[in-house]
Amino acid sequence: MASSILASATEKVQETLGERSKKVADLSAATKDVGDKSHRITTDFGVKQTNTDHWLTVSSEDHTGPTLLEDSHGREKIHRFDHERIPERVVHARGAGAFGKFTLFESAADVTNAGVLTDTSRETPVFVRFSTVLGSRGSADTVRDVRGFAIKFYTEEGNWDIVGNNIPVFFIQDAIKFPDVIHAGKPEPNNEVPQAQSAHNNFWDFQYLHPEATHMFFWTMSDRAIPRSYRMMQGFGVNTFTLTNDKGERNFVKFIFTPSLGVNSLVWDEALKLAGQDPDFHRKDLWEAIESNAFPKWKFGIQVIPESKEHDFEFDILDATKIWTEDLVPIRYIGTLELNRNPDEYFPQTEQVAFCTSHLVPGIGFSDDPLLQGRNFSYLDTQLSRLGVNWQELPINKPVCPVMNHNRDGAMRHTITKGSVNYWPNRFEAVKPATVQEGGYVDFPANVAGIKARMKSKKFKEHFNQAELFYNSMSEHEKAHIVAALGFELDHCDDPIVYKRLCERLVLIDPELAEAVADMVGGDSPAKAERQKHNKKAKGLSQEDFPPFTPTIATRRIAIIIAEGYDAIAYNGVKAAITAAGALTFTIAPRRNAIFAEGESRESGKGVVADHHLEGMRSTMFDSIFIPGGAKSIETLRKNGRAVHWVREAFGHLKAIGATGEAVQFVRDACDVSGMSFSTAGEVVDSYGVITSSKVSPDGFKKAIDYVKGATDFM
Ligand code: HDD
Repeated sequence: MASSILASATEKVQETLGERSKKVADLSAATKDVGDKSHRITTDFGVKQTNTDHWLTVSSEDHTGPTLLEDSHGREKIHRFDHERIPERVVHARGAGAFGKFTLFESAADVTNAGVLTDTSRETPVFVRFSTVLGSRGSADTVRDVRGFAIKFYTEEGNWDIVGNNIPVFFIQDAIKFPDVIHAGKPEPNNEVPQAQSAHNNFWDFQYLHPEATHMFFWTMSDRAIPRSYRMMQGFGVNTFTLTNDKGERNFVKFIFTPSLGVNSLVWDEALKLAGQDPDFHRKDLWEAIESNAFPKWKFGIQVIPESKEHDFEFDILDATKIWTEDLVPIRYIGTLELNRNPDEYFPQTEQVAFCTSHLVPGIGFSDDPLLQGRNFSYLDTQLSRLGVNWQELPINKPVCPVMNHNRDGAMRHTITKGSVNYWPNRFEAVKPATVQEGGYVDFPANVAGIKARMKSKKFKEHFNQAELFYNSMSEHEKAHIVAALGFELDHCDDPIVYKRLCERLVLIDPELAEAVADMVGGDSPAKAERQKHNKKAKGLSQEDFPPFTPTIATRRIAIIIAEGYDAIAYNGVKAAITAAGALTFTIAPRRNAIFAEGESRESGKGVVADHHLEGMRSTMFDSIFIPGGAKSIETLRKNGRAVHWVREAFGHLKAIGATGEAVQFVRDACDVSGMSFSTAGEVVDSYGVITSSKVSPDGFKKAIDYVKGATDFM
């Protein structure tokens, strides 16, 4: 409560340190604080109101009479409420955002003269919005979907937007196909089912009919599409952009963000359950990490291809269904993105923020990527219908540098521009174009030739090599997850033509995979592939290629389950050790009330007040669980079906489970692992991630969590 009324903890720390970014300072002019006790309720036209609870009526103590239309305060209140909603985004409707900063540790001056990519002394304020694509605004966070990763850089030269995803490729090559792919993925038009799911006939019908989508659907069937956290996923600009330097040379570029916490996912069963148990799982995770000063960070990298090498590759480098593998084009990490401040209010900031791929600053340009070119039209267009023509005057969208031109009027114009001319040229030479020396944007003088036709270069026609490359590069369990994901999705398609044909497509990528999926979903045993596999792999595709830059359990959520009579030494020891390592611990007990330790009398002791009771939370909301011993406590937990379920479920999700004393046998029995061998020395035993120890071994438990990296990472 305190943090929602007063300035957030982070903001207070920043303000004390004098660290308010230029954008945060800029927003303060438009910010009011409900925590200011001097405020009184007024109408929107500023008149203080004495009563906001009763509509004006003609009544008496004994009789409630007619309600009067005359009550302008009552009418205004209802009228404002009636108009609270604006159209939700046609895609990426559900999202969460945060402020932060972008800094460089290496200048890219050899390839660009963009200030934001060359000046290592700059701190560029940013606002980042993460999102899912298909679901509506109220849908769940953990659905299987692509995640949006959109960044607004408030640079000194104007706003630069990277409107990216957590997957480096896209379903289609040409923007003209976007309405088709989205219509096919969104709920079906007759009954508006299903919500936030690609598991339906239309989506998979589209995938089959568009071979170019094959690479991308392998990514969406992989663990990348069910991230553990927004803080643990990569971000990609996806499209090919260009960079120009002082010498006038042009390079093609891709933008990449890699998280410092590693690239980690949920398992599908967790994702499914969380969608119901905690639909805001990702949104809360981001918010809580920032509030607790565990600021999410990404390294920012560029992949650069000089213009002269544009045609040196087997694929077209302007094709958004292709990646530039790291062996062909290494990633050069040059900067850091950090998120360090939560928004003050969701609607004016996270909902009204509006990104455009066409927003570039000098030194950065477009390429002829046909998907990007269409996007450049679409984003501006959609902001007009969502927010109106003056959307760039909204506080969250306003640049931090001066904005001046002869654009005028339109609904909700805020800026008042003095002077008698609003056109160029004018007799006063008022508001004239900038010179290059003054920082004016220059379009690269590209040579263009060709025939006017609805066509693309022939390299755009190969669709399967990188889909196979991606699948080959997965570890065994990641492959198993893809098989299971396809099995789930196609099971939700009830039209045999859809699931049978899709199995035929899969055989082109990997016959064994196709066989396994067909076996599950009822496809025919696919015929032999006409395509020869290349059997190549590439790095940077499997999530296992991204261990955290610094291994850490910081910000991981760990549940400690206790009941009356728990072992306080084990509880306190483990809790202290894992809290010191930066993890978040939550005490879970049969009731949210004082729980007394072994030997602690109710009269004398204070007990530990549980953070949650066993029915209030589920194991899915935690990365790991620990259960201290204590004969009476374990006796109680054994008899509690939910407690047993907690342990079994965490075990089923291959999470690190710690237990000491009497809890050891409880965990073994609950998991029904009597046949397995265990070390009693606190060492990790095989890949199940289960450690048991009859001694208190906080260190061993921490090691176990490190070992399975929160377990959700790779399983
Ligand atoms: Fe898009 C929103 C990412 C292709 C048209 N897109 C949107 C958002 C992200 C992306 C992250 C949410 C931005 C926010 O948080 O406000 N979109 C992508 C990526 C693509 C892509 C990475 C492929 C490289 N998009 C794409 C195409 C078109 C659009 C080809 C249309 C031709 N996208 C839109 C849109 C949205 C949008 C309709 C809806 C809301 C918005 O723009 O602001 O214009």
